[in-house]
Amino acid sequence: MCPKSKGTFYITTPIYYVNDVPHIGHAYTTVAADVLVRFKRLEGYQAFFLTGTDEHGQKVEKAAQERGVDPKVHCDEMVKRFQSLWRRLNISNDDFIRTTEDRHKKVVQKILQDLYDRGEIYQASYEGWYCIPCERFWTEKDLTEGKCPDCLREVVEISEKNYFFRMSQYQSWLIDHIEKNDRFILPPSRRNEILGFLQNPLEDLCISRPKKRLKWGIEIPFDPDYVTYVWFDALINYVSGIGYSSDNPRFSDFWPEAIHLIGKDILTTHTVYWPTMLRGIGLTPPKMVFAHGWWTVEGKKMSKSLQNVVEPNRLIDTYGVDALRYFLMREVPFGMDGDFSHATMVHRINSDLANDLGNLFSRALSMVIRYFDGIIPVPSSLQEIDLRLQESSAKVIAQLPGQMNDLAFNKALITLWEIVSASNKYVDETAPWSLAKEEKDRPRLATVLYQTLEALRIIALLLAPFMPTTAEKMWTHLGMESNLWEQNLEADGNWGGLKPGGKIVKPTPLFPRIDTTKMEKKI
Ligand code: ME8
Repeated sequence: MCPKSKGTFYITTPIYYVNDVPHIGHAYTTVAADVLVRFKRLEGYQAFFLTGTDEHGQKVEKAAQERGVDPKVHCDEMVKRFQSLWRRLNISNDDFIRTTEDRHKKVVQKILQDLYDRGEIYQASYEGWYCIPCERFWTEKDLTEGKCPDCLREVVEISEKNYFFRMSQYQSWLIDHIEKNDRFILPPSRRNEILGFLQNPLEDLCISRPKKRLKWGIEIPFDPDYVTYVWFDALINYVSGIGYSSDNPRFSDFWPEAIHLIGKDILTTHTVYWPTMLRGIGLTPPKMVFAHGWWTVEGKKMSKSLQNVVEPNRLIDTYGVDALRYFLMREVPFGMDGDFSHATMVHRINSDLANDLGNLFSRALSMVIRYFDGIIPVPSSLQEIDLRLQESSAKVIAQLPGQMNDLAFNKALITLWEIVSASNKYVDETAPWSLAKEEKDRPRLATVLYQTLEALRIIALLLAPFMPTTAEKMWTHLGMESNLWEQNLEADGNWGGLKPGGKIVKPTPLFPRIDTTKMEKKI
C-alpha cells in the first residue's frame, strides 16, 4: 500500500563531537529521534532524519593532538564508532553529515560570505575571558568566582581581533517569536529559561577564531587568517544536510519543518544563536527545539575520571538492542533527568518485556500451534468481552499520535501496554485451554485465539517504531506476509487485518527472563 503522504517531517539530532567515543547520552537522543521518525513514517509522513558528527574546533583538535594523529585521520577513525553504533541500534537515519565534508564546508562559507557582504558580520577587538573546553567567550561579570559559569573550569584572559555576527539586533524579534510560538521551545520550563536569559541584553556573537590559536576549522572566506567558530559551523549542518543552496526542491520540502532534538546542555546555542543566524540568512526558524534531560549513572554524573561512562555497545551485548531502546524511552519522561542503573534495567525487562509482552506472545502462538496446527482460525460471532478488547485497541490507536506529537514517549509506551494488559486479561478470562477440552466449544476457541492474535498484530504494528527487531519478529511469526515498514497506521491499525488461514511460526521467547543474581555477577 502506498498511502497518500500526510505532509513532510524533518527530525535532527545534535551532531556529536568526535573527541570521544559515543556513550548512553548520545544513544538516548538518537534513539528518541529514530522512534519519532519511524512513528511519523507509520502515520504516512514523508520524513527525513538527519544525524552526523561535529568534527572541527578545539576539542577535536586537542583529542587528535593527544593521540599524536592528524585531526582528519582522528575524525575518520572516530566517526566509524558512531556510525557502527547507529547501525547496531537500528537507527534509520536518511543521511549522516560530517562537518568536514565539502558539501557542508561550501554552505558554511557561502553563508559567511553572504552575511559579510550584507554587513551582518564585522571585525572588532575582543578583550575578555575564554573557556577553552567550552570554546566560549565570557565577560568579567559572567564569571562564577573567576571560573567559567558553564563548566566551572579555569578561564584564560585573551585580547584579539575577531569577526562578530550582529546577533544583538535580533533580540526583540527572537523574544517575540518565542512568545508567539509556544511549541518553538519545549518543554515549557526550557522556554521560560530562555525567555529569562533574554531579559538581559544580548551581545553580538563572535564567529571566528584566529588560526594562530586554532587551525582545525573552516576557513573564513573573506580572511584566510581565521577559521569559523565551531558552533557557527556546526549549527549550519541542519540546513546543509538537506541541500540548502545545492538542492532547492529537497530543502524547501523539509525547511522549516525541522524538529531539533537536543540535550538541555546545548539549549542556548539552539534557541538563541541558531534562530538569529537563520534570521540573518533570511530563513524561517525551525518548528521546534526539544531539550531532553540528563542521564546520570547509578546516581552520579558520567565522567571519564569516575570511570562510569556507560558504553551502549556493552549494554546491547548484555541486554539486546530492543531492551535498551525500550528502557531509554520508557524509564524517564522525555524532558526530565534520569538515572541509569542495571537494577532498574533488569526490572523493566523482566516485568514489561519478559512477563507482560513475551508471555502473551508465546502462550497465544503456542495455543494456535497446539489446537489449530498453527493455522490462524476463523472467528465467529463476537461476544461483549471480544468487543471490549477491540475497543481497548482502538482507544490506544486514537491516543498515540497526540502523545507522540508531544514527544511523550513514556506515556505512549504506557498507553501501548494497555493493549498488552488487556490482551493478557482477555486470555485469562476466556481461558482457551478450557475451551479446548470440548469439541462444541471449538468455534468459541477459534474466536478467542483469533482475537488474541489480532491484538498481537496491532501491538507489533505500534511497537515497531520503539522496538523494530522485536516487532518484525512478531510480525513474521504471526504469518504476516506484508512488509511491516510499509504499513499505515490509519488503514492497518483497524481491527481485522490478520487473515484467517495464515500460518503461525513456532515462537521462541521474545525476551528471556533475566536471572538477577547471575546478572549481578556478570556485571
Ligand atoms: O554538544 N544525558 O556534542 P556532544 C543525556 N557537537 N544526553 C546526553 C548526555 C547525558 N548524560 N551526554 C550527552 C555537542 N548527551 C555539539 C552539538 S549540534 C549543532 C552540535 C547528548 O558530543 C545530548 O543530546 O557534546 C547532548 O545535547 C549531546 O549528546 C551533546 O553531544
